[in-house]
Amino acid sequence: MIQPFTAQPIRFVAEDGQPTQPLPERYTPELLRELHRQMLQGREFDRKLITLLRQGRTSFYAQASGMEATQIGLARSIRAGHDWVWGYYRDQVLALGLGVPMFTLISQCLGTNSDLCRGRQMPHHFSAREHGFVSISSSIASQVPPAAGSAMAQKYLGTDEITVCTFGDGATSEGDWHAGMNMAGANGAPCLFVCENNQWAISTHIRHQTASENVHVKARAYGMPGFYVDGNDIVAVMEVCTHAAEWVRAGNGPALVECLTYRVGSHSNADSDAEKHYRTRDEVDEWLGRDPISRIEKLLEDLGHPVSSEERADLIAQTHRQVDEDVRRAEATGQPDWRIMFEDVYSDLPDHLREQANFLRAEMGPELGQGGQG
Ligand SMILES: Cc1ncc(C[n+]2csc(CCOP(=O)(O)OP(=O)(O)O)c2C)c(N)n1
Ligand SMILES: [Mg+2]
Repeated sequence: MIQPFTAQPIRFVAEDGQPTQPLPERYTPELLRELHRQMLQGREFDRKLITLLRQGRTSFYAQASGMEATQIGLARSIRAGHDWVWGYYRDQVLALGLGVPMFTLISQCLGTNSDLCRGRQMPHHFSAREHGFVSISSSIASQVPPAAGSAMAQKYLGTDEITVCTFGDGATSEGDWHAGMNMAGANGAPCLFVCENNQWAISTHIRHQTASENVHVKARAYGMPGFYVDGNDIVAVMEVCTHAAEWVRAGNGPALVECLTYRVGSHSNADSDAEKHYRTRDEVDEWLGRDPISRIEKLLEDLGHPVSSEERADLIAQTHRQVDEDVRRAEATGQPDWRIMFEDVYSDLPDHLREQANFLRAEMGPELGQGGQG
């Protein structure tokens, strides 16, 4: 039985791959291999996108490396395309886990015509309507109050959908976070809050973010259960998130899950040399030793269903091929025309925008400035 407010993170598989308690029946070798495949795919997606960044084909990216068990575990615990997800910028592996095509994410990063926002969002701030994945906002914790609101709407409409709202440890000291948590608690809104506690908010360690012992204890103040889970143990994440999501879905109100994990890479491309400036190499090495993908590989080996090195290499090559193909397809759709900045908001362009469009057209010169409304 999964309990809230445990002193230690809930765990099913230790760092050496040994189960710490019997695994529930659903964790067949087939399922564990599928989870391994999804996590490895997420990691390799990150690696390829960092290459695109270095090639100057996109300008912003934030890796989720090391956090794959948290994000895939959560994706597997909710109803993809049915529940609403208000995520944050580091949630690309969660999005992939929910079935968002790589092509959608890549198009957004490249800002091509195949991007749903056609380059009008900061790179790596995607959305996927048919997967219930709401557009990401850069402002930390700004997704929390509207997530509480969407959960309230679900409650009043009497649907069996729930809202899932993810955020980092850094978000928990923002006013928006407290306002959203309070509103969800006070209204019994069906919202599953998931803190992806990777222990750092750029260069600020969680110890400087809060005087609380950890994040999940804060749930008490808002009248909801707070679960604490080893975020690098995918079985534990799935067990806790499934339990919490179903509890929320049953009409009990919101819940908070804190997944204790670590980002092994830099915060984003705006943060290089993290180990030089604010954390030690030893700390990173210690967490590399708790890698979620190695952990499931050790478990599968012990269960007698190892992932062979050929299978692993194949999975990696397959992901790389898929990214290359999607980049080629996205780039083939071309860059959006300048006129799109005046489109998609008003059916009739107001005078002041018409004036600006005309001004820009004149600035662009005869060749680039033809056509368009205005
Ligand atoms: C309101 C606000 N303040 C500051 C920033 C700058 N900023 C961008 S990411 C970040 C750290 C967030 O850390 P956390 O919530 O732990 O998520 P993580 O990046 O670790 O996944 C900060 C401070 C911002 N985007 N929005
Ligand atoms: Mg963080």
